[in-house]
Amino acid sequence: MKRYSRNIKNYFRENTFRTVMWGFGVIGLLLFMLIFSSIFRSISYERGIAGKSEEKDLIVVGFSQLGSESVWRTANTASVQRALSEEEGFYLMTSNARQKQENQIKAIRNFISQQVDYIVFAPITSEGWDTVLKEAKDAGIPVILLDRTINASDSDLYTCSIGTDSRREGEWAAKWLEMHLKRKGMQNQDINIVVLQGTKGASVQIGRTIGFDAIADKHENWHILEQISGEFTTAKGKEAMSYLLRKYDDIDVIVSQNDDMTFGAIEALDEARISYGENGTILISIDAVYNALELVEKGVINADIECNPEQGDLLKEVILRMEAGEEVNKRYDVEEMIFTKENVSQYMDSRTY
Ligand code: GZL
Repeated sequence: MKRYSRNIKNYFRENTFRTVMWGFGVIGLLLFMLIFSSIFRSISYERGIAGKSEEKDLIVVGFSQLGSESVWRTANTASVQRALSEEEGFYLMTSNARQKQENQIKAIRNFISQQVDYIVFAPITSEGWDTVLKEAKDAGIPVILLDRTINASDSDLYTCSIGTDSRREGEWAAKWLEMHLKRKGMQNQDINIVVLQGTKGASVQIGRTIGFDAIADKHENWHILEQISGEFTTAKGKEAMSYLLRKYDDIDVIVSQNDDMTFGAIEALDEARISYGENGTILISIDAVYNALELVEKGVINADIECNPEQGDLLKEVILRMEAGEEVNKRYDVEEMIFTKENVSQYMDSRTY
């Protein structure tokens, strides 16, 4: 029995050693494959971009989109992806910064390291871009601003900006209100106004606020009770509107700097059982996305000032001009208009966002 048990022990000892060696061999092989595949992937990725762009002579564009906070933003991203497609001669790399400037800066640095042909970005805020744009300039990569603008120490840090005139959008909101109050015979009454602002520090929040305030300041009987950020989202818009309804019981006009916040404000107004639109509190919105225009048609939103996200084609045209060595403007504005119940129906079939 002893011999037998000794044989068993030897058997296991030898086989344990063999098993352990096999184990190390398998682990080593797996590690090698993992390292090799990641190196191969990165080379092929690099070669993929370089290879793809060289092989098909594609224009490589790095696009940092600020987020996906609104219907408008989604349409803006789609517009760029449609315009800068491979069929159109582009290799587009899109990154979503999820509303964080540091993510946009990281994405821009990544585009620089990959030596893209152009960098395009929609700056979440107006400030804090000089350093990374100097890095892009030093790398000889042209930068195009999309949608929003920045306060750069040197305007040569970007080639051009494409977007919308946010100050005009704010002015149009105020001018429509002037006209509406006059039509209702309310032009001399005290008018209490609250404003749902977009992302604090965004060029469009600043522009829309300056534009509206510049006209409101001319009317002593217009009282802006409070301006509060709803961060361009439905959830925050509802939160901000609920706060304002708890604080003020005599709001005559709500100015919302985008439709997504307007949708949230409507939820808050419904919960507070307050009427709005053509039969209640005046509701003015900005963006003019399709779902909001349906509410304009129903008299729920009194006026919606368009902010056109379809900027991809203009972006493509600018890049192709730069490719051809042609001069481009420093600034391009897309077309916009005001929608009210009186004019909206004729446009509904042709809306693309
Ligand atoms: C406007 C754009 C704004 C939209 C919002 O140019 O930057 O950001 O008005 C979006 O809907 O979130």
